[in-house]
Amino acid sequence: MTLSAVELWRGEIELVTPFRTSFGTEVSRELLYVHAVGDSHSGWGECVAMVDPNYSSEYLDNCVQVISRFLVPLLHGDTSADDFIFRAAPIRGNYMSKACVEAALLDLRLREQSVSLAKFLGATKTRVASGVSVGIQNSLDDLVRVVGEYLALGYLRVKLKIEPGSDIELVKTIRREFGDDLLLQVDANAAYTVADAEHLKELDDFNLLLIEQPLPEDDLVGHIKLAKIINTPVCLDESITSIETARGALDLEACSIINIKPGRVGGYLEAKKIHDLCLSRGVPVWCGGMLETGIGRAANLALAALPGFTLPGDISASARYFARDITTPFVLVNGHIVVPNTVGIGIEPLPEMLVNFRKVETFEVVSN
Ligand code: SMG
Ligand code: MG
Repeated sequence: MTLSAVELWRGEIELVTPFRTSFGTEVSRELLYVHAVGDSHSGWGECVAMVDPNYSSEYLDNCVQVISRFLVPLLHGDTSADDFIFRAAPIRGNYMSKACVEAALLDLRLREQSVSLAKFLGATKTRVASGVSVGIQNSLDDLVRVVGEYLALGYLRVKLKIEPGSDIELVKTIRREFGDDLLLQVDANAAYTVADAEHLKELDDFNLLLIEQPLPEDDLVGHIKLAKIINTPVCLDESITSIETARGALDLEACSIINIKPGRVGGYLEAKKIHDLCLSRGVPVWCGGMLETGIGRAANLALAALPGFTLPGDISASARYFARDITTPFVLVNGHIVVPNTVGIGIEPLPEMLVNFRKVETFEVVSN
């Protein structure tokens, strides 16, 4: 087992279509990868933070700082992913930075052992049902057209981004156009307050799978109150940053479904713990997305192949995001995406894509 250097790579890939949420519009994906280099193998991890601290308090430039100053110094030649997470525990927050380093280390270590991430995590599926997250559109006509295009491609579930002033009408329109059988859910990205509870209750008429993160991430009490008022199941995204927050939210009935994003909870090891907890309690989970390229998508597919992931996730095909992905593209086959099953995350950046990226840091790692 060796780890001799850690490289940080940055770049940017334009999105095929702007993605608007209640907190802003993304037109391209700025990227940060950790490359863990060993003697005979190497591993890649993708940081899911965005350029601006709007989804959560983390943002890419800060992740570069945190990884460089605080996380890389914890690594030695023989450090395992478990060791790393243990040593990183005194560093508060910074989940996305930790998750990215952990992912690269896991990929390296599993390649050294010739084991796939899917097998390591306990995957039971060879393909994963794929949903699509649809941004806020300029008009209802545009929304109907965009949803229709995704359904024609075979996506098995639709998530509509909502915000105050752009919510009930969207859901009513999509239900009317595409019928009651469509698996449909909404995501507010924390745009409401508990004072909106009676308004959000109007969503109860549309048989939604769930409403995701209606209130601010730290308003657990608000979610508890809201969940008592509305019948649509409340699912938490931004609020869940660890197994402890997951357990607390479930115990207090702030939510009945959890969106698991490894980047948001500090890595795949923590994500698996949350999955295991939810599986033991019969709480459905699904894998969220952060507009990842193929590196992050591959690892998310491995996680989403675990048995508790009973709802389709936000893991869409590469073409939903990018004209050219950094890896060979992930494609939709009958509404599913195949889980990589070779070694590690099972994929790596294409050299012809990497030439457009910049290696911004190289750190030598001491042997032990
Ligand atoms: O990767 O398909 C994807 C995006 C899914 O909607 C998505 N993500 O809150 O769940 C969420 C958002 C966070 C990213 S918005 C830029
Ligand atoms: Mg969300």
